[in-house]
Amino acid sequence: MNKQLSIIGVPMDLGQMRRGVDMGPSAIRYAGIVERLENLKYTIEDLGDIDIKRPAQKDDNKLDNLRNLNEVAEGNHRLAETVDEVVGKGDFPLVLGGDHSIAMGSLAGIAKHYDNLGVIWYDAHGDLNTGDSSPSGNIHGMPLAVSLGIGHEKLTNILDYQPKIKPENIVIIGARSLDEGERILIKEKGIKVYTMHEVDRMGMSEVVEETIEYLKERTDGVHLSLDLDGLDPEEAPGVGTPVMGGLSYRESHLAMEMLFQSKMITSAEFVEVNPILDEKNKTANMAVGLMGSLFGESLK
Ligand code: 4U7
Ligand code: MN
Ligand code: MN
Ligand code: MN
Repeated sequence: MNKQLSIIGVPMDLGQMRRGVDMGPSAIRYAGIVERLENLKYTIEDLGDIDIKRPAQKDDNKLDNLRNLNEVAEGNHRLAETVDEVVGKGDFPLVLGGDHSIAMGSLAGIAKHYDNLGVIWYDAHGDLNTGDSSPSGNIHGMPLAVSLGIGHEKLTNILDYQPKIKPENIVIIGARSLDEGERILIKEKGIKVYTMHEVDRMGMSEVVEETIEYLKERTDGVHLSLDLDGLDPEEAPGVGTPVMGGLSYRESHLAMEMLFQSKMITSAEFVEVNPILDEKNKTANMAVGLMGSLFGESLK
């Protein structure tokens, strides 16, 4: 694994309606991410937080069913430029959210450095909506579609190229809440999805093994986009859109260890940590525990 890490915080909460997720990066830093990774002999540069502009009006500047479109697009543009630089100088970008709309910026900055970037989308949701299909108008439910080049031009064209990724290079793990339009897109594009049904039937070990096999054949780098709501809300309560029946910490921990062993992860983001909705920073601690495993902590 690349031993040079750049940490980028993104205090973004404009991609959804619940306040507090903008404090996610602070909560994760407070839970000790830098020390944890330094102990694993990584060289860490914490680049601080991306500047996110507050919208002039509160929640109701909804254009084309895209809440806070301009602010979300601008914030992601700044994130994309920073991530682009980090990857350009050979560092591993570790992005801390913030709501999941920031995956648009991360992927914009990363994907231009690869011919076939793979993406593991660890999430209760597909995040494959557009303004037309979205039941909420919240952009955090759209970043995977946007990265496929589907959605509003202001979002799909960040850093002036699109699409960022190809549907056959995506694996979704942990899905249990998919909207109608998202299901259609998954079928149409042939996106690989392990819903909770498959995780329960196959076991996480098999799911991750297959994922690694699948991505190894077709990609030249893999971005892990981990939404903490992929985990069960009993264990990770500090998220804005909890869905019951989720992945356990144990399963997730195993998944991270296997991904470390695969040596295939080239960038990562941990998103949707909301300390206001959390219990004693449990969810941020969980995120840090998972990052520890992803970067090689183990008992042997
Ligand atoms: B997250 C939802 F309708 N699909 O689009 C939507 F269920 O980044 C939820 O995964 C999106 O947390 C959740 O609003 C976005 C809803
Ligand atoms: Mn989610
Ligand atoms: Mn998500
Ligand atoms: Mn969520």
